[in-house]
Amino acid sequence: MIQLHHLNDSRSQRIIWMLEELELDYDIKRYQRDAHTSLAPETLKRVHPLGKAPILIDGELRLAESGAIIDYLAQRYGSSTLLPAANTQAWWDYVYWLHYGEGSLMPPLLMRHVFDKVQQAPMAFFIRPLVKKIVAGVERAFLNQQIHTHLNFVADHLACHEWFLGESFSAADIQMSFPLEAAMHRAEMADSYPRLKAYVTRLQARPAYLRALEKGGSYLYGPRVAT
Ligand SMILES: N[C@@H](CCC(=O)N[C@@H](CS)C(=O)NCC(=O)O)C(=O)O
Repeated sequence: MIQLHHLNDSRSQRIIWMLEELELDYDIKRYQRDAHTSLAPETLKRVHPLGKAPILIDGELRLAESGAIIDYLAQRYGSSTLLPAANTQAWWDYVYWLHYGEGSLMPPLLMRHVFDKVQQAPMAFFIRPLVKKIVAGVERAFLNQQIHTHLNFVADHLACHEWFLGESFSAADIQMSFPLEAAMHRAEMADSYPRLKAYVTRLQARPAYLRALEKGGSYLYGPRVAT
């Protein structure tokens, strides 16, 4: 049976979702982030030397990298539902978004996340103002603009496409979900990008997504519960 090594609040949530979309049988091995560092436990390194989630095992195959896993599952089990025909324009669009999600969109979002953590980290009180100043400087000079360039680009694409490949939901939407959920988790970004927020809400309403939420356990970037 397929085995997914899953870390809470992580990219592996979208693999559970993918498995649910494909209605496959699978088993989840769960790992919990360290409460202080947010890192995965060392035991995950026994499954793959980098010790990062997701990792998928299917028979003899052991695969890390969510893009590779999504592509594997789509090609092996979902070619008639989650993939366009090979070598068409839609296929190359799929390849593009599969790489874009982790290769281009995630890095500035991750940088912002790391800066948030740096500012919250314990430090001598007289150092904190300096750290805040440096972070604010980098955000102003570089990061904010990078993030907005990417989010505007994606929002423009979704202005004329219901899903990333057009009219049909595909594996590209599953890959793109994590960076967009992480971005929309920040209230100021959700307010600035209503189209992206609406897209994420659309994803989060899919029955397979909701089943994956139940199976995966707590997920920080899941649908906001109205208070
Ligand atoms: N590009 C990789 C990134 C893998 C990755 O960094 N996973 C994070 C979870 S979102 C992780 O395992 N972090 C825990 C750690 O680094 O210890 C992918 O898409 O699978």
